[in-house]
Amino acid sequence: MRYISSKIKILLALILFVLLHSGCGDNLLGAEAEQWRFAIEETQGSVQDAYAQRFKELIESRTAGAVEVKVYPYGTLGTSDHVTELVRMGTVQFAMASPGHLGTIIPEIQVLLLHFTLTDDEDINKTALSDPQFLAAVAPLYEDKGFRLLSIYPEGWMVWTSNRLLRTPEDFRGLKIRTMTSPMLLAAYRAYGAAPTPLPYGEVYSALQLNMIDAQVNPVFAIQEMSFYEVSNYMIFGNQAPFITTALTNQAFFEEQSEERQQLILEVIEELDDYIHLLQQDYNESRMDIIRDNKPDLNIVDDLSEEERDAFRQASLSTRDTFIHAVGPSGEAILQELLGAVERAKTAHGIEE
Ligand code: 6CS
Repeated sequence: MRYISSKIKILLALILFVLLHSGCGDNLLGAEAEQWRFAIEETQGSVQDAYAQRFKELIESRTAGAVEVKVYPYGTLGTSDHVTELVRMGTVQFAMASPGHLGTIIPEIQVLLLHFTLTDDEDINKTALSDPQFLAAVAPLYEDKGFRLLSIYPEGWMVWTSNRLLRTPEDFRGLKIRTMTSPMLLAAYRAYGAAPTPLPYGEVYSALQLNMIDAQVNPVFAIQEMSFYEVSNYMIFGNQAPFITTALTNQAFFEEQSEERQQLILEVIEELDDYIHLLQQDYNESRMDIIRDNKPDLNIVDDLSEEERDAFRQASLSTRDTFIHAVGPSGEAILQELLGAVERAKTAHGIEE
């Protein structure tokens, strides 16, 4: 906990107190159920919420109620950074930890924030992110910090919402764009000439409304449920990168579980892989319809040509060097692993170079 301030320590202690006094439920046999806490970085009705709710359903039914999973939506336990710390302390057993916020703890995971490293095909990207060799390379980075990595999955394309039109990297010049807190996101947007501003998720709407920032970037479902489109003039699809998150658990907690329970957790997580992929596609499509209905005068720009996207691709390449320079040899190794996973995924989907 070297890097957390005393203010954050006090907040975490308060959260711990509330959690320890929130009690356990009884199962069907009247015995006290063991409680597992699952904190997500998004609100109720989000992709992460659907994931955690399904996890809860499967775990509770397969343990016949011996385990009760309590899901904590965004805000109930603080910001993403607070939640990650609570998992590290073992107070919360499971959480989503997005690379967009995890970069100061696991610098290498920021490889998943680089633009144009994956393909334009969501199915290929999903395969690449669950590539066993890539996961095996990433897992020890989590273990070093007291976590066990369970899954890496995409939640849909990152879409820019802005008070001005963005079709070229030049359009980003001086743009105050909100990013998540990982340093590599700042580098990614500085490469386009923007002035990125890291902020917690819960502060984005008011920052847009008060013109403290000009733009933000998130998948469609999040833009709808956080109402970012209400305070934006444009919604621009560059398909530069998907939003990717990681599901994790506390390593010591996992090791303390019986062999059978460990298998159960891994089996449920595996089942969730396909479930969440289809669900995020559905959420992102259907929420776009809601946005269109609610704000017919929103300018939706989804026709960037390959040439226009290529200008972003070229401008983004220097961020790979920034990443390697900042993270070092382990960063370079993980970037190679990711690029290898993408190539294997393309081959698996029948794409030849
Ligand atoms: O922008 C953010 O901070 C958040 N966006 C999403 C879609 N999920 C969690 C993350 O913290």
